[in-house]
Amino acid sequence: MTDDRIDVVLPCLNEAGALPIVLHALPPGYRAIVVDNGSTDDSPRIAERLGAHVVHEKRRGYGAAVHTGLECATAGIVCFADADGSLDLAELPKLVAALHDGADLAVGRRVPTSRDVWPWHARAGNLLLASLLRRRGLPVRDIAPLRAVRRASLLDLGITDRAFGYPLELLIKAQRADWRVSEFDVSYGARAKGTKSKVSGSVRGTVRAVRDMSRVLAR
Ligand SMILES: Nc1nc2c(ncn2[C@@H]2O[C@H](COP(=O)(O)OP(=O)(O)OP(=O)(O)O)[C@@H](O)[C@H]2O)c(=O)[nH]1
Ligand SMILES: [Mg+2]
Repeated sequence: MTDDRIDVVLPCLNEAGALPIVLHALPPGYRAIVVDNGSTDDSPRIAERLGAHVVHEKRRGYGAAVHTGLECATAGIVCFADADGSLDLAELPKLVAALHDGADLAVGRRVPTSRDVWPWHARAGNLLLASLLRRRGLPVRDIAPLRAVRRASLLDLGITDRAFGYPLELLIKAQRADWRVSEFDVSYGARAKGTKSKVSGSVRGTVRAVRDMSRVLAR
């Protein structure tokens, strides 16, 4: 383990068009671990060429990809972000700073950079889930895809969802474990040109995300 390096896990399903933008924004001292989740485009080769550590996860699903990335990480602090260009990795150091200031988990609250980047149904679903979490005592306003956490603590939390319920299960378990959670505004832009929306941009994707998250809530 290296003490000062930070690992950044990037789940990736056909994000060839986004990876150059995403990886170029990586701050110094942050190492990208791109978890390729069965891409049929050039994602793994592009990621490798840009200096990322690439691992492969055959089981489909966001949770499967991020969990494998966590297992492959070796840094004490691990960050997570989407690989579609919608988030800016240059914003990660403020989340990491919160961990140094005593937080157990730092998350991003997505603030859309324009009205059309976040479809109303996805946004409404997120707001509803976040309000349920606040009622349980967790001060969050988003179910964020951008987060920083200590590797060992996250492994101890024992998240089992391997699909789109993963981010919600993480927050629920963090609250049960009495974690100190800090949330920061982060900008949320359009996914990179030439890449395809898989979740919020399609009815099928939205239905899958709602199904996975409801399963987590029902536990
Ligand atoms: N949809 C999907 N994304 C995956 C999967 N495995 C890894 N990912 C990656 O997980 C990240 C989040 O997925 P996105 O498709 O961007 O999900 P989203 O941001 O909720 O919705 P859209 O950007 O509107 O599609 C991206 O970097 C994907 O490439 C998977 O099995 N399904
Ligand atoms: Mg996205």
